Amino acid sequence: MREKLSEIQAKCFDAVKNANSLTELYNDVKVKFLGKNGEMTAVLRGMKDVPNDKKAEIGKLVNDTRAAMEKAIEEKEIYLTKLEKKAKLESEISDITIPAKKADIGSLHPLSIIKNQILDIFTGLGFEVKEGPEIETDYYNFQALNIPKDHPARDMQDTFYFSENLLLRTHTSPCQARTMEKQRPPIRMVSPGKVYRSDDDATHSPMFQQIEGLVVDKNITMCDLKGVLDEFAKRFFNSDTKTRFRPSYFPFTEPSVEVDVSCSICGGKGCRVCKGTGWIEVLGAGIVNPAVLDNSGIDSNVYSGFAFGLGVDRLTMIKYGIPDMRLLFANDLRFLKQFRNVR
Ligand code: FA5
Repeated sequence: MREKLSEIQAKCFDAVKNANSLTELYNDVKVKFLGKNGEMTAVLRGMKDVPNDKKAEIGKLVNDTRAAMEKAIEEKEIYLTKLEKKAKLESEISDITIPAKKADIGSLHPLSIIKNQILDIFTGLGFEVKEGPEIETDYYNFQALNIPKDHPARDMQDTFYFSENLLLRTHTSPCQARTMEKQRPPIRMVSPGKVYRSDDDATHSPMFQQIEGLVVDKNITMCDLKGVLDEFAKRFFNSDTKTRFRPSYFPFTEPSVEVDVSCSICGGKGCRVCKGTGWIEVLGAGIVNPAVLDNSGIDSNVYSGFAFGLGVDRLTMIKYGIPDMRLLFANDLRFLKQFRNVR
């Protein structure tokens, strides 16, 4: 028994020495020598065959051997734990001098930048901001604005219908009628929003944004319209900008005008953007047709007004020299990132 124990102990010490990892130490040493089916358990089972007078001496020897093996395993376990921890730390080392990954910061879309600039100018001139629905009734989109059913002016604004009576609004002008129905003069409002038409080319989009303007009060004349729009153009482009009013036709204004601004790119000399004319058309406007005031319950014998509707997409193209409107909707980051620092 004595030889057997010292042989097991020697084998165990050898195995402890050769164990290179905690897993090896556990599987190849601890389980093999001290486990339930290990070599020391077999020895303990043999104790019953030891003569009674030797039992105390051999029992002590078995316990001492087991304790010596446990100690050796424990010491190696502490050593290997430290070693493995160090190796893990070294493998996970992070280089704090590597430049940090930059978070991509988003920015406002150019159309939002321009819409905000326009609204800032008009609120600065005392206008309130109002909003209306994008799905409109035939009444507000056309009839309230003096465009009865089958009127040829409907062709200029062909759109997308949900039913005979419901459509995607073709302009922000329905907000004129909606506002006048709810509010008594004096009225001074601007109304931004998306509008829809069956258009699609480099300068016409099926969905675009307009900003409507409406002023109703006593003694409103063309001079007021001219003054406000001239001031707007100077604030929006620059103080040298000139405006030009050309006669036009809208069923809801009488007289009606198209307003051009002197080209901010060439200063009026003529360039590619203004097609050599020195002028760029930016909006439609006019004196509110008395029929529209009366339709909305405002006495046209007492009050008069002016209205205008400008295209946000068109103004964005002009201000930033964008050659094709479709760029505004392509969501190409190379294009959009150019507006990162613009306010
Ligand atoms: C109108 O929509 C009138 N409601 C404007 C108005 C309001 C006149 C109040 C009088 C009084 P017009 O169809 O011209 O008018 O459109 C106004 C502006 O919207 C145009 O000058 C142009 O800048 C822009 N626009 C028109 N169609 C498109 C389109 N398909 N894509 C982008 N912009 C457009």
